[in-house]
Amino acid sequence: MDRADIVHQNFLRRVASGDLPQGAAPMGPLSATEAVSVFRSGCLSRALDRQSRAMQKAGQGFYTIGSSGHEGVAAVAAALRPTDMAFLHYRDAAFQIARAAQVPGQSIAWDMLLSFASSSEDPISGGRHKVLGSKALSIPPQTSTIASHLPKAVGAAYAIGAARRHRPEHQDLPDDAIVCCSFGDASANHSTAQGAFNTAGWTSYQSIPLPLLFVCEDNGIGISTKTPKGWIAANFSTRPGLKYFSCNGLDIYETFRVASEATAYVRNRRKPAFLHIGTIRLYGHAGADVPTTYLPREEVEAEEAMDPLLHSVRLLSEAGALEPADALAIYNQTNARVVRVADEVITRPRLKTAAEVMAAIIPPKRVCKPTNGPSAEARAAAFGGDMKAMEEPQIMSRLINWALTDLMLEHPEVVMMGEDVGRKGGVYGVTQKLHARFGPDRMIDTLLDEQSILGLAIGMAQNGFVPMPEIQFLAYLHNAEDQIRGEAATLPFFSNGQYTNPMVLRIAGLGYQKGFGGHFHNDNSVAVLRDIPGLILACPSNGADAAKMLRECVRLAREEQRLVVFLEPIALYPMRDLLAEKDGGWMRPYPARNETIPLGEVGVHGSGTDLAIVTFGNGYYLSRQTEKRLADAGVKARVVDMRWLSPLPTEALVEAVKGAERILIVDETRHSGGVAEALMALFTERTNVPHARITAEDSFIATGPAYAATMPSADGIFAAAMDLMGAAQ
Ligand SMILES: Cc1ncc(C[n+]2csc(CCOP(=O)(O)OP(=O)(O)O)c2C)c(N)n1
Ligand SMILES: [Mg+2]
Repeated sequence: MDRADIVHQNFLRRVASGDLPQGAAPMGPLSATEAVSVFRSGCLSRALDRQSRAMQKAGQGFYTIGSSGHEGVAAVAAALRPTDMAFLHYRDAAFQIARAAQVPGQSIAWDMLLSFASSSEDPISGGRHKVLGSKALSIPPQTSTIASHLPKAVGAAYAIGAARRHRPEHQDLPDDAIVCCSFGDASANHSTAQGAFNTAGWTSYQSIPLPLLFVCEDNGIGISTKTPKGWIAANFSTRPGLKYFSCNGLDIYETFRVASEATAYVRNRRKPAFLHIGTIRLYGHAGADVPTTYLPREEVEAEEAMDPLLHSVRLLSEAGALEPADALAIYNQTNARVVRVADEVITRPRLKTAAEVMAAIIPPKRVCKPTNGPSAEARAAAFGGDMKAMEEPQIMSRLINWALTDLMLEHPEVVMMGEDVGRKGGVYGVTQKLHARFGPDRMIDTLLDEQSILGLAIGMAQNGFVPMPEIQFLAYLHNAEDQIRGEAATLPFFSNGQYTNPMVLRIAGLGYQKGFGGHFHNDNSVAVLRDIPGLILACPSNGADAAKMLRECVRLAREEQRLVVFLEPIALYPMRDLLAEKDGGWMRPYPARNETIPLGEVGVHGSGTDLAIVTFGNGYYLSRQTEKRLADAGVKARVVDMRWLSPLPTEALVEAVKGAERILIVDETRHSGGVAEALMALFTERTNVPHARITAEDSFIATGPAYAATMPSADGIFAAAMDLMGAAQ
């Protein structure tokens, strides 16, 4: 027999015969009404688990990871407020159900079954995933990536305090809210989780408010691998900045009592706490997992004998809150109701087409207060001596700095976070003076952990800020990229656009720093960003474009809730000259504040019809150097700056090469997985114009004299262009 059936039969038999597991007497402030409500939540959670298996067998349900054994978390929900944002472990159906009981107008069984059935009417994901989550209950949906929700829970908790100091227009969390995030005992070991605990401790150690309740549901195992006995307590009971609470999750009275203490600590002290709940896991990890294949049968049966619902029946009876016969009736009625609702739910529509699935990749626009921009006085005060310098052409890093200043003046909800962005003003000085201009609340010097930086940004965005996190170098995105790829980018998708985390992530990157730094400071691969659905990847080639594009990026984040990555070519930050020393050919005046470059608009320099060079970033700079040489050689060229690497501005590019006899793609990213692959495909599919490409090698970048050896050069571009033109004659 299926172990879910065994557990079910055990429950019926043991309650009927009064054979209930022993344990401590009910103690603490849980009232009779609340206790029965918590029990009801557990019964519904259990019934849903059984139903999900039945639906899967019938081909009507598609995912069966369950919550059985973890029903005690309903008592944690009861200790919290429904406005306390909760990032939940996948075993927390009972939490969500208990929370629904705190909010009027909820139809939680119906809603959750819609999710099991992948119905397009599922109120959280619109049928995209069987996932816990609810906008009305302040439960953002989670991906199934272990621990990846912890960094943003830290960010959201930080954002509660931050919003008290600077009110964001789209604030979501009440000032006295706390954040809760739960996870399993095995997940607690994940480096992402460890980073979040450390960041929470690091923050509270400095007395910075961080009202966050970590809830570790310790069932002693992760799929088939046991957690060493005592490991969670040993690991977490003495962490600096993190107060430890523990309780027996099989006892709803104890769980409610300790969870209430922990919650009060977090809410009143605005400090993080770690609540360690002992639970059990009934019927294996998920549907197809049979625990008796890796655990002794006696051990599995011993756990089953500790069924928390059986414990609750005993506790409720001892507390005089509910007779066992009534508990049994609730259990049976709940099962019957779930079967009835499920019969109805499977008739509801499901997603069918690609368009339906993809409808939530791009988040909805939101209404923002109009702004006229900062006053002349505010600008004069902020810019000070820089005002005078604005009359002269400047290098890119300076123009980015000014654009950031104007954006922060105009939008008080813009905040920046990163390693060394504040006091130092960034490794390359791009954020210099912003700390003095806007203070440490808006220029956050973070600890050294990219996952925490991005988690902070995601969490702050969920409370209405427009974060502009910085990753110091492109190569250091990779140890944290799941925060963008798995978390930020998927949130609108899995929440049907109800939760978003708009941001403009600035990353300094690409190659060509003269002899400095080698690969890690000159990473020239953007493949990992280009294939993320919905993500906008921008890359300016000069300071004026950078300023105008940044304004558009902030607008896209603020008004359209988009996830934007702004890739800044480090080698072009200080670039002054184009063709000859001191020609100042790469400096630009600061564009007037209302000038922007809209998403998808490419730059076209020249109007030559012999050759269109299509490129971006450093490639654009190098191509502009070859333009004159090509003209001298009789080739009339135009140079197209893509500016927007993803999504590919296809129509604008096709338009920009119109009338050219040849197209040369110059791509400083790698041959494999580089931008040129997409451009080759585009021009093959959409034009009849012969085209060729010059790209970087499939190599890492060396330091020293060979720093540029693996990437396109001005000479190389010239030679490739002449080759291509030769083929024309
Ligand atoms: C990053 C990542 N690695 C691996 C997995 C696969 N996986 C899913 S659940 C799980 C075990 C989690 O155990 P625990 O945290 O104790 O939670 P429990 O299932 O016991 O409640 C694993 C390895 C995953 N989802 N994410
Ligand atoms: Mg576990």
